[in-house]
Amino acid sequence: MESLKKTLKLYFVMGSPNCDRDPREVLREAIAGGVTLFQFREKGKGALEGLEKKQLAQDLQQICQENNVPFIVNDDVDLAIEIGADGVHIGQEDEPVSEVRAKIGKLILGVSAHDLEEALYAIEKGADYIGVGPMYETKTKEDARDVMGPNMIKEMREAGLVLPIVGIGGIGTGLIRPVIEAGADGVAVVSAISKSVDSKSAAEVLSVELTTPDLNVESI
Ligand code: FQP
Ligand code: MG
Repeated sequence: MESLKKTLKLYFVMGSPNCDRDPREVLREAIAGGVTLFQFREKGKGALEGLEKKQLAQDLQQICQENNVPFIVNDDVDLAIEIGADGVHIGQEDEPVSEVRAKIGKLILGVSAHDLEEALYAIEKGADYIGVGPMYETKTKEDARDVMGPNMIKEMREAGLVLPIVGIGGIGTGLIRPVIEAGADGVAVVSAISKSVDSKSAAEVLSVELTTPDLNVESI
């Protein structure tokens, strides 16, 4: 669990609809900039399907393998199994957690949760980590729920939840510390890295913010 918490620090989520250029190039840069985990989320307008989707998944998986970054597949459990991914991320509208756990065995299983009840249920059914969001306003996800803010993570921690948690939704430069201070082990970002013309620098800036301890009290 402690090693998964470290791996979740800077979680890059992306698919071709999130990029203005070759996703392979974007991923290579992002990893060079310090991304610690990658989720292939081929979703939204213009998303690839079938063999094209599988080909892109395998290309991105290979880039991850070359750099020792675990490769997670969003939603598509069968694809994850077929290509030998390191894990799967599912939400409340996807296949039931227990079924997915049964299918994927020991692979990493991430589950989206919007409140304490959903989080506790996902854990009971076999989740390895919880994705909580949206932290902030986002345009990436068409069916995103209302913004909940970092406080939801704080509530989950106060209720005694110890499983790894990652915050997601509208997170970019200057918005990371409140999520970490609320108790998240890491942040998941899409556009902040994928839409940047220099995804390496974008990831580096986010990494620095993640590793910079509180600047508010001690340093004054
Ligand atoms: N958290 C994470 C991460 N990744 C995600 N993809 C989601 C939450 C959202 O099924 P879901 O999952 O609610 O929506 P979608 O399938 O459209 O992404 F783990 F990265 F924090
Ligand atoms: Mg989903």
